[in-house]
Amino acid sequence: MPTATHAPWGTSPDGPVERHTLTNERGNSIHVLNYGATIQSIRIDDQEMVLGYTSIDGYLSKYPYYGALVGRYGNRIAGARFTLDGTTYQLDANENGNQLHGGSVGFNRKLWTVEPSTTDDAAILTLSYTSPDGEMGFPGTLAVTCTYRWTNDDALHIHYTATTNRDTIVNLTNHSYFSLGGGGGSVLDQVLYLDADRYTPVNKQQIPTGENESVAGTPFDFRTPKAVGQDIEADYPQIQLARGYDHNFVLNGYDGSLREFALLTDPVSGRRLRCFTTEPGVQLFTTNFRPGEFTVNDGAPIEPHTGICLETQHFPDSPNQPNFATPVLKVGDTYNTTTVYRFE
Ligand code: G6D
Repeated sequence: MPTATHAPWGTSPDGPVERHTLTNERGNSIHVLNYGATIQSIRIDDQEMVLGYTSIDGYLSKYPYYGALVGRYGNRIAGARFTLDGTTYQLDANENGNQLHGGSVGFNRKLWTVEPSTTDDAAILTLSYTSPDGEMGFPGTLAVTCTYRWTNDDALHIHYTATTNRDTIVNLTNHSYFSLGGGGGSVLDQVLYLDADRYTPVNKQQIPTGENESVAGTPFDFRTPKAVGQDIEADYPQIQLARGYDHNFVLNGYDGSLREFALLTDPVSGRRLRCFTTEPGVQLFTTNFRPGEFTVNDGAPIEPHTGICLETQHFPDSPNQPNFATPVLKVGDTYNTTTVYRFE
């Protein structure tokens, strides 16, 4: 029978932090913090599958969203502003005058209410947070729930819902850095398949230009599985400006249903991560930090390319891009998206 337990894990400015542990019948577990609805650890066969910190201090510092629930709007909004129903909203700008990942105090810095439960085939956490009208500049009081369902077959089902009392925009994602080899070594030899014929190129500030460019003949072609490191230093402007992959891929066949979009394989252990989503895009981010930019684990410097993020999403800057699927949530509607990461 799967189990759900929890224990104190320090304090945040808003109150006590708790760490919840969901363990399935195979004895594999995920650890989730009420702080930021953060997936702090995923343990498979006693190996660590994601990057994170060993204590709350790291999560309270300036850190790159390890395992966090990112919102109200994951990824970038140009000029930290958008117009909806004739009103222009100025948002909190936290990167080059743009907004990244919901602003300086995003959902990753909030304390979430957590309800644990179990069924025969899964251990479950239901997390909730209500974002006040105007928080980080966004209109509408937004009531958000996130469910993490950790099943006996080592699948993490993430399900988000949100409702609002004023028309607004929403784009929720999880920012886990997968490290299938365990131990947080280089991911450059890991092999990735992505079901995407196109990606959205960006300008120097990593705002999409608005085009959907074909991946054919470029470093962005993962339709035939290839090592993540194969073209990561290619003499190709889009790769050079991000020092690797930090781009949104346009997933093939988007229709809002749950579809398989990626397969990541560690050739050494043979471990695989199979990914499914209802979303139209995924940000492939290969941990392209400059030396000394961020820390990991107990505060040690993080080495480049030690994690792979597959952040499912509506496209970056879609509030300002008429050709991208709209992230608008209207009063009376329910935002409802699912992403599944299955370890094999
Ligand atoms: C996201 O796309 C962004 C990166 O540019 C950023 O550095 C990271 O989050 C922290 O993946």
